[in-house]
Amino acid sequence: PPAMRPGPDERRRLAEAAVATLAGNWTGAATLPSRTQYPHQWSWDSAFIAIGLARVDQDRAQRELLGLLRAQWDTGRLPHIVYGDTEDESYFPGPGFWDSRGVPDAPAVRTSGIVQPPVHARAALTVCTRAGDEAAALRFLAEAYPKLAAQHRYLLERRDLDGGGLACIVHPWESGTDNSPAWDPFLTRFTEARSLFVRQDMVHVPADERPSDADYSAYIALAESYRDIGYDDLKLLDKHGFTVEDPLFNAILLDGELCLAEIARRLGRDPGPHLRSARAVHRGLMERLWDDERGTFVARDVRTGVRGTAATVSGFAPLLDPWLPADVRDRLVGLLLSPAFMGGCGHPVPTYDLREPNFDRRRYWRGPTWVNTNWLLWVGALRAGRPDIARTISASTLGLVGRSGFREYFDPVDGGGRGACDFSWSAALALDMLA
Ligand code: 2M8
Repeated sequence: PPAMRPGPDERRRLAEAAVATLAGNWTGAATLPSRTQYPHQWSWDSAFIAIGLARVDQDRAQRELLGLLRAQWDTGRLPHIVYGDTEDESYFPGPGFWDSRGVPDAPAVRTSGIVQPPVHARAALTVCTRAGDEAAALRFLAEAYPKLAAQHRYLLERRDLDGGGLACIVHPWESGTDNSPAWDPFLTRFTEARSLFVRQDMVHVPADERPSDADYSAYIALAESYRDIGYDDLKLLDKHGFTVEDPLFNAILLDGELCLAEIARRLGRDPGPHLRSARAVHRGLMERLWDDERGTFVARDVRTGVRGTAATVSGFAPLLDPWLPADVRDRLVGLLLSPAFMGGCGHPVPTYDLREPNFDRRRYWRGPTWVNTNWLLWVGALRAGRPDIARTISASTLGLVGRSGFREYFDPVDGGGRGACDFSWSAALALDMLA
């Protein structure tokens, strides 16, 4: 039976628990994804967190985003981790690995050298829209806008390696869906990292809920490769072995450009350039990533033009695209509702096709249900004119956190909590879905 939206008492209980979880992970300057597993500030986590905080604490929502944006590199690159001043060395790789201070365009604060999906413009617009104090909200937007625009410019110019309209990712960590089966075909050449390293991610979370050792070797090898070319994107096609176009990353980029257009409008600026960029991403998505045979969007290697075949949750993210042709939208919705995804398990939306032999209900981005991808599909379903699907997704997500707590991810079959506990974006986005 479809999940029921929780009643008023349960909603109140969940909202209080979510606020307490976010308060527990607040450092005074930023919200950690999880105190034990991820003890620094993460880029797209902070965007999701700000979206939830916007409902309960405007000031903190704004500080979360502005603090992250202060770690931006001169080129516009917004790093995926901001280490700040903390001496906490329990997370690998730490700031010494990336050596951002050795790069001329990096800021004084220590950061990683890669990026994550640009949900920040959507977060900034959401924060502004929910602000009680309109003048303060416009001041916030005026401060954030040039930085967000530079972040997008970096992605649209430096990461579009052949003018096809899409931004590529240079590391699976940049996708946010680290060990998704979507990356498997593009990682076969990376078996060995150059340096010896010790994984520190399995102290609080069981090994079978995390990426494999082979995945980690590839992650470190690729991060070393990008670091050693000085994070120079002009060298990517010649010297770097992973340049992939991801439908989730690019759908978020498109949505972000539309949000920047709206922000520009509110600030009395010209929205035109953002609307044109959004159109270009739309064309890139349709020409390059739509797989007409499978009826979904898939990943693609920029260098070879070869497309992956895995149907993952990321393929549904283009539902955020308002210009999706009706037949494409209908086929996508059909697959989403089919036994491969929402129709095949009690606790949707699984990150990977349930019928695939290597579907893994416990392992991170290879099967489990996540609150942030559910939130994105919730927004996407509303945009695609399917409030019924949006309602099912939000009711089911609130059911999961109600029953298993604000865990990092969930078993789509039995709804059990997996990964880190007291996970910030699960709390923040539940708050948003509760409202
Ligand atoms: C996960 O990724 C980090 C690397 O960035 C890790 O596994 O150590 C992903 O789920 C990513 O999307 C998320 O931003 C990060 C922090 O929550 O954890």
